[in-house]
Amino acid sequence: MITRRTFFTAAAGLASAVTGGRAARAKTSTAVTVVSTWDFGAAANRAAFARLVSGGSLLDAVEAGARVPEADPTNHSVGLGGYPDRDGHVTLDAIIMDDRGNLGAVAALENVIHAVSVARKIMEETPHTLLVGDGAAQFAFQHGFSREKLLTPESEAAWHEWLKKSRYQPQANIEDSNRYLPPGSARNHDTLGILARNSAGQLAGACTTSGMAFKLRGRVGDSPQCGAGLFVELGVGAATATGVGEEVTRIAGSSRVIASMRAGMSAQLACEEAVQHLVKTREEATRGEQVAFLALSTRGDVGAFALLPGFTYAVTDGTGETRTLPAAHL
Ligand code: SD4
Repeated sequence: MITRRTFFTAAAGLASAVTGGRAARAKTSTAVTVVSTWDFGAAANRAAFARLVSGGSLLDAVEAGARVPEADPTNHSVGLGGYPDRDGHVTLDAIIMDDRGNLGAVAALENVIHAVSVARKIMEETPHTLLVGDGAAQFAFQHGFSREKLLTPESEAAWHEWLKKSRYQPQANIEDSNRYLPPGSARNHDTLGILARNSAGQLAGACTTSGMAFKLRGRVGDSPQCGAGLFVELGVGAATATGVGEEVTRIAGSSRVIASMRAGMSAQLACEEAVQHLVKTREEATRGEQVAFLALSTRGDVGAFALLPGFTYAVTDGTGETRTLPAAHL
């Protein structure tokens, strides 16, 4: 069992680097245990860390972390209260994975708040890796998940507002650069990707989202796709993505980050390389769009890089201290 004490003791001996931008590449004294996307990831990190120190597994930890924004009705980009698709249906995408290839994912799931837990059930109870739509909901209800209405009055009002113009312009990360926006504010609109490691360097990750606001019905982004929104590899690291899912998917983004790390790049350089590659490939198409990657190596070093300013991430070290940092960007 992992206790707070053994966590700290083991973590302190491992090398770690927390990177908060090009100018802030500093070594820290305690190894990173949990990282996640955006400011609202801090609460998820705390839940994940608490699960780890109370003896939970890495999968337990990332699931517990992902459940935090899923249950928050003021967060309009994940779970309950997520903005709906253009027809008014809130549909969720989620994935969970560890470095032993245990993997479950769910896409276009309706009427269930905790998509990440459905993904985990799929991992544990079926021979499959991904269930979608009605079949996924049927599976969830059969496994005891309760049927909930996810469209809150606030999200419904935002949808009605959007319907006045019905302009379909996928826009992720519409934060103003470097300005803190409280979780759930109208402009705070993003996915939770969370990565955890233990003192032995083992890893797990999860990613959960309601996807692009007012998306086409049936649209699935990068988040539930293994290798796009999340990838975890034994002995190398874990990576997750946020931003315009179509762009992340085109370059198998998280898988690309891990490939670079496998080849010897730091987590930071690997995130930068993925963004650079995307821009090189799709310079015009990605103009004004946000895409960001977050990575955690098996040694506990962290990388984060975004196409545009505004991407933040939360880092929790072996003592349980959590900080949010602005990521470097192009
Ligand atoms: C998606 N990548 O569904 C998600 C959305 C997101 O910042 O991360 N927005 O495309």
